[in-house]
Amino acid sequence: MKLMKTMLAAGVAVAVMGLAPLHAQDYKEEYRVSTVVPAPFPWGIAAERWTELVGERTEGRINMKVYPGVQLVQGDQTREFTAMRRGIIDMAVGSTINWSPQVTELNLFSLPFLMPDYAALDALTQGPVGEQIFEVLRENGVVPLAWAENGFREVTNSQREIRKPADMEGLKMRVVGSPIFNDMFTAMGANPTQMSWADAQPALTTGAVDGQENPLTIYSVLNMHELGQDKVTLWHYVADPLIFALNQEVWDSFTPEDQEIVRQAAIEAGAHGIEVARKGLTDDDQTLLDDIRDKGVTVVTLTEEERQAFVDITRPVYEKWTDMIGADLVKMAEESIANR
Ligand code: X2X
Repeated sequence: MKLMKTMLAAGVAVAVMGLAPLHAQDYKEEYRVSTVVPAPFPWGIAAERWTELVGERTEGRINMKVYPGVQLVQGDQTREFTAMRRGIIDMAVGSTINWSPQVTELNLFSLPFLMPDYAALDALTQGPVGEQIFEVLRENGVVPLAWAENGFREVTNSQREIRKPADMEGLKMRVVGSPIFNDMFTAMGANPTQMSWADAQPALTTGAVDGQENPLTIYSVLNMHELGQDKVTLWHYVADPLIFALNQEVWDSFTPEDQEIVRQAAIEAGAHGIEVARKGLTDDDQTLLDDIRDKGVTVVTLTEEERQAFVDITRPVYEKWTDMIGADLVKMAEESIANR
């Protein structure tokens, strides 16, 4: 009888625990954070900083680990968002480009020549546009927390200096797997081929493609000049911010205190990531550009007139994608930039 009472009491205890809200002891042993590139790319540095800050501040309750190379989705960066929504990935620091096939509004940052400078990019991410984008992400079932930065994407190639659309004629360009990039390079007369980042690197090495577009931090960490990419044109046509986000159920499983730690850590890691992403690429610090020139690379800066020729030739793409993204959101973005 006594034994039975004990067993019953234990059973009740187990049942009560099952109903109780989740506590730290129910946390996973590890939370997997997806990125495309690892440290020392600024993107990887931002993700690492996030995991470190959360680990310290939760005293190890929340143990995050970065999985670069989008290895959790077999290297297919365009599947990262869906995998996070479904919980195959717990968390990610992802590019707006890579999530744009699922979240059309994210193509805003890929509208050609929308953002002329860093202040314009900040006016979007830190203003009402950023708020609205986060709202759209929440509606799509993930929890966005903060922004970081891949950067302004400059065009490089192995064949010739690019100063005008005619110079793009026939160039085989690797572009990311997001349709607006295909549209832009087709409009400019190039021959774009969509490829994941995993496939892009061997394609550049073997010369299967003539050129590519990526932030100069990616270019320099990868030593792309050694892959024949020794002609760079600074055209600032688009920039991709990065977003720190989590799967909704993972977020809901954290206590409010831990949610606050995770959010605050993402904000701080994002600020650090943006600083690293811009280092040597600002008006008062051009050291990264100098390093690139020192390697024998031709760095072309466009005149206002030359830039305008690219703006004009891509204008139909801008208009087509404005309709898809939503004219109101694009208008809000244009106003935020004008008032920056
Ligand atoms: O694939 C690319 O070009 C990269 C690394 O910049 C992105 O993931 C958008």
